[in-house]
This record gives sequence, C-alpha cells and structure tokens, in this order.
Amino acid sequence: MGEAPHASDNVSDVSVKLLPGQKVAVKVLHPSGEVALDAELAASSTIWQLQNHLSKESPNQLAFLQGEQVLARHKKLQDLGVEPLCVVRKARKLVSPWAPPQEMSNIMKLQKCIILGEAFAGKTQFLRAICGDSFSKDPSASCGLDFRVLHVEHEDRKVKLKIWSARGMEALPACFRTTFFESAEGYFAVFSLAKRDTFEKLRDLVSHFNQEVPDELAQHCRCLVGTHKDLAREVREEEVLQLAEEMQCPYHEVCNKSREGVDDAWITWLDQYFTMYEDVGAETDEPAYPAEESS
Ligand SMILES: Nc1nc2c(ncn2[C@@H]2O[C@H](COP(=O)(O)OP(=O)(O)OP(=O)(O)O)[C@@H](O)[C@H]2O)c(=O)[nH]1
Ligand SMILES: [Mg+2]
Repeated sequence: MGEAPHASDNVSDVSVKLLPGQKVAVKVLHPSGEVALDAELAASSTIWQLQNHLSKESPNQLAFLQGEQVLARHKKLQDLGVEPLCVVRKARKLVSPWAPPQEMSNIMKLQKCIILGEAFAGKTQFLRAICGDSFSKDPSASCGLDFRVLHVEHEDRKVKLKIWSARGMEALPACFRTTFFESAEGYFAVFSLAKRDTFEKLRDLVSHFNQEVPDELAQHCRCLVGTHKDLAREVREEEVLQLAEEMQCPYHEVCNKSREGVDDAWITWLDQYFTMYEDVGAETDEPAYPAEESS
C-alpha cells in the first residue's frame, strides 16, 4: 500500500465495514470530502495499525473516537461495533531548539530526563539521534551513564534539559543509585524491538524509577520507545501495545540509524513535559541552581 495522506487537523469520518474473508473495508474522509484512506485491511488489524496507515510519521498524534470514548490502540477493527467512528489529530506544542548565551545557560535551572533501558537497548544512539549526532555502529557499552544537555523553547518558555542515558541499576555505583534519579522530571523507557530481553526487563526498570521518584508528574511524563525498527523483530506489536496501555503512555518505534521516528518520540515527550510542568521556564521563573558543568 502506498503512503497514505495525512488526516486533516479537523475531525475526519471513518467507516469500517466487515467483509467476507476476515477483511474490513476502511474509509477515512476529511471534512472536505477528500479521501484520506480507502483500504481493505485484515479484520484483526488494530487501531494502532490504522493510525500508522494514516500517518507513518506521527501515529500518536491521532486518536480514534467512538462517541466520547477514545479507542484503545490494541482494539481490533473487527470488534468495533456499529457506533459511528471518527479520527482527530491532537494539537501539539511547537517546540524548537534554542541557543542561549553561555552566561544565561549557566544560571538556568536544569531539568532532568532519563533514558531508561537495558544494555544494548539503543539508549546511547537514541540520545545521539535526539541531539542530531551521527549514528555509530560501535557496540561498546557505556560505562553506566551518558548525558547531553539541550536547550529548548516553547512560546515564551525556555528550558535547559539534561538527558541521561542510564542502564540497569547494577551498572551504577551504589552511591549513585538514589541521587541519580533525584528530581527527575520524566523518562523514556527504551527497549530494542530486535532484542527480546530488553523488552522483558523494562517493567522492572520502570518500577524502579517509580520507587525512586515519587513525584507523580515525573512518573507520567514518559514515552515508551522501541529502537532497531530496521531489524527483524523479536517483540510482537500486541505485546508492546499492551505495555503502553498498562503504562498509559505513548509509544514510538524508531530507527536510530536513519532517525526515522526519533523526532516524533522526542516531541511527544516535550509535549507532555511542557503540558505537565506548566510554569517551568517562564520569564518569571527564578533560576534555583547555580551553574552546573554541561557538555
Ligand atoms: N540497526 C540499528 N542499530 C542500532 C539502533 N540503535 C542502536 N543500534 C546499535 O545497537 C547497539 C547498541 O546500541 P547503544 O545505543 O550503544 O545501546 P545502549 O542501550 O546505550 O547500551 P549500553 O550502553 O550497553 O547500556 C550499537 O551497536 C548501536 O550501533 C537502531 O535503531 N538500528
Ligand atoms: Mg549506552
């Protein structure tokens, strides 16, 4: 199937008809009457797969509604019932990189985002891809922690984010384990789609984060990321969607090598960050910490 056009900013109507042979006919119409999608899909396809058909770059930006209810992403098309269905594109914040003078950067309060994941999950390359650095095939393990500092701007709010890549806690010196997570604002939960054990251990890492960071905002400012999208999968989509549903958080599949999906995952996280931490980075926000060494 070719690249489907994007759903418009407005509400688009969706019709789903069951066909013989375990198929469904799906038609998505923009308010203008333009056809966004007209396809026959397997009846067992999920809402998430439909979101991907409509927008490969930003499937999480779409939500399917039946009445007032947002449909779960793992819901199968064959189970939708007869209620009318529509799709909306969620509004997203405009966030851009920002380069402050050094002296200003020095007095800005650091915000902390942690990239959680097992060894070889693709954390370091994801961090590099977020920062626009080139991909490295080098499989050398990070010794515990890597970090980068980025400045970003949304409307009149400017923040300085320190993004840490951290693997299993056993890799961290004991004295670091608690202080490391302290005052984190949120996290990415990263696993490799091509390495099953990185997915299986993710729940433990997330519960560890929740133990160490009792702040509810930080626990909910998160994004689930599956790397190595370009390689053969060892993790089924249904399993990931179930975890995303359990965690109640957005999910993105990325290829760090080509950067496919990386901006989308990063913007999704920033979108949550700027929504949850309403006042951080506003002009009136007093810097709370003095300068800190940054990369
Ligand atoms: N093909 C492909 N290779 C990737 C991708 N992401 C990372 N890699 C490779 O996978 C290996 C592990 O990636 P890293 O980013 O170093 O993994 P990590 O999670 O930082 O690993 P530790 O530092 O050991 O905890 C490296 O050889 C990367 O080059 C991807 O999306 N696609
Ligand atoms: Mg690493």
